Amino acid sequence: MKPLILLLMLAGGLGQAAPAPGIKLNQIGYLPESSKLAVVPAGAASTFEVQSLDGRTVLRGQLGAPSHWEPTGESVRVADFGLLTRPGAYRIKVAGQPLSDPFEVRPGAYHALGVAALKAFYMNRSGTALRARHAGQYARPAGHPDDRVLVHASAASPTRPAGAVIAAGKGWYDAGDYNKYIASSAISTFTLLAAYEHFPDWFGRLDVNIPESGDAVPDILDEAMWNLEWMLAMQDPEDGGVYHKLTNLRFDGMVMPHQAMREPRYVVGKSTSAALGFAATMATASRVLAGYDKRWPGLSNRMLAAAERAWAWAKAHPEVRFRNPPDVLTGEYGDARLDDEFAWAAAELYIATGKGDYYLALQPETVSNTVPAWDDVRGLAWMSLAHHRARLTPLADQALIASRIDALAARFAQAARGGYRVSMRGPDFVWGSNAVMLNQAMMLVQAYRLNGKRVYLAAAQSNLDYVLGRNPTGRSFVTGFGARPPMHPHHRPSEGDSVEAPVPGFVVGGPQPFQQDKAECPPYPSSLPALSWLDHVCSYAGNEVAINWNAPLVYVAAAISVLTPDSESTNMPKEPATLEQILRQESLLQFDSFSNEAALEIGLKLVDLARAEGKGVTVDIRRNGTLLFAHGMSGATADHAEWIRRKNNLVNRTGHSSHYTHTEVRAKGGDIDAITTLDARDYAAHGGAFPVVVRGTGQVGTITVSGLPGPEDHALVVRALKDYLKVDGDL
Ligand SMILES: [Ca+2]
Ligand SMILES: [Ca+2]
Repeated sequence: MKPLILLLMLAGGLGQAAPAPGIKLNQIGYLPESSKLAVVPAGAASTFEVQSLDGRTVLRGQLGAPSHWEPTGESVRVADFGLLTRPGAYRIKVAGQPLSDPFEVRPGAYHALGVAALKAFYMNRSGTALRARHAGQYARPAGHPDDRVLVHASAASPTRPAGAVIAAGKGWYDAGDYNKYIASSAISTFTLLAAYEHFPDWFGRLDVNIPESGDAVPDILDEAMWNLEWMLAMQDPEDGGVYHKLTNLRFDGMVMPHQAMREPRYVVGKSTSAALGFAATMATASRVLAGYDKRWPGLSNRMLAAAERAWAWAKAHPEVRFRNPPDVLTGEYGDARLDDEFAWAAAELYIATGKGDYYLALQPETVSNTVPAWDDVRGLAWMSLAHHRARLTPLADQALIASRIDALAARFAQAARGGYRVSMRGPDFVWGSNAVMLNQAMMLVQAYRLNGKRVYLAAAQSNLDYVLGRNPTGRSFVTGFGARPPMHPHHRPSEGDSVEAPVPGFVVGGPQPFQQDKAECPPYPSSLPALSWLDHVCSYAGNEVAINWNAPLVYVAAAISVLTPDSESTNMPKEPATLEQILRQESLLQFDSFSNEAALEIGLKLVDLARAEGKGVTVDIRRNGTLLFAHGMSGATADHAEWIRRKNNLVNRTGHSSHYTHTEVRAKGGDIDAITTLDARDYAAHGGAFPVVVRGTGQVGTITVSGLPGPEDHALVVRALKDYLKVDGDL
């Protein structure tokens, strides 16, 4: 694939001044089994061809009917080339149009994107030099150690009066500037932590080449930790309140970080929104990092305590809305509505602690589901509740969680049926529109993970395609990726260095019609929502970068990579090898009700399946401890019952299948037969026991097979449940 990469780089240089291509597509390409669409201006042509780079036609197809797209007023037709699954490099040909940009079809198509999008956080680290071995040509001296930060008058307290000096080092620069804000940090850090929670195997293997690469911790968690350490320092130890931001009094010039250190730095104000964003993020981190106590002893517990203190501060100060003091001119991140922050923090604290008071504080029936943004975080609450639903206490309204997730995705999927086939409509093109696109994709992914409806995965892919080039500008919006990437982002390190290409892996804000920066910029090419964009460093309103825009890019690149079926394995029954596959099984193989008759039918199905393969197993099905079905086939032995008892205990304790715990322990390098927190006499971390989860109720029982190696026991249960519950698709 080397020659294509070279070609892409050449095209990137040339594409700068070139007009928008007629045929718009994802310029970095597709996984073999993904949906694949290109958008073509509606004209005389009604057919398209896919060609290999040497000009051979490999696929012919009909263009879809002309469709009007309101955000640009264009009439376009779609080329659907999903049938093209063979790895290779291609272009699309439509009569009357120049050949399309080249693109690839290959496994791992978004691996490099995922690495770069996460690496971008490293590139924006405050308080450390970036060395050439990690940052290549973007190496730079350290900026902003923030080891002597002043307490601004707006943040003063009896123990920390105005002018007091504190240390609050590390953290990421927020965006194109050198300041640090809790609001955008919270959603960004959370999104990275959630990406790891949802796709632990993919991130477990992802080597980002940062200073912490090669240690025992996945790089995404190391990177998140860089910012979590800063966030912890933003909590006032005296009262538990959280400073709203750490900034200069005004923005720096377009210089490198180490050249922007003359101005004093302040922690400014405390706010309810900062306390709640902090609480939600720390509760999440305490959960995710609980398995890394060896690396960070006691940290998980400290984070949970910090989260609960911040929550208590917010409850005591529920209406402190941040406004910039008159002498502070940096980003305000003010937030008029705080109900969403309360809901998100309550949800994360409920999941982390299991305390019913937090669930009651959440008032879930009053909380809608919306696309996440730094100032609207209610969607994150639903995302976390859905992911953790198998281990929530009976208080949780499971049906409500599922319906909130599905209803939002259904709306997006409906919107994605016309024009450019993306879920955004004209009014969605606000500041940071590309992040709206990616966050909508992230919420579509939540629904796909919940109910397996392929239309949601396809719609998420479609939004990613938009960001990577299938949009009216014909530009990739990610630096360093695609034939026509942004070259002049509003990003001080990219502009202030001597390297022509900007720091790679950043998604820029994207088109939006309000042009708040037009006084400082050359004329925009258009005022239409999806065409109002300039690739110019002046354009903070459309071409800046930001951590909270990159985080959903990291998430979506991983999600599409993990969830798109694998062409090599779709036709083979496969052992569930990864945690995310098992989580997917657990989320799809749930019941609306679980009767004695269901147990009988499933039990007999299991016996039939085992018999067909010439295997002898013992089957055990229980509801609330009551035995509903048991059978020992010929070949069953006395120790099967003992295995079943211990595997069932594990499922009843964790809420997960025993194979999940098995895989989780193995992934962390642990010994499955000597788990320190479990007595091996009563718990067995071997596959074969599966939770019976009734939607709206929670776990009510177990379905267990014993007699084969654990992964095979587990696979047998999954096959029987898939068949009984009529769940289609790749599990
Ligand atoms: Ca690491
Ligand atoms: Ca809010």
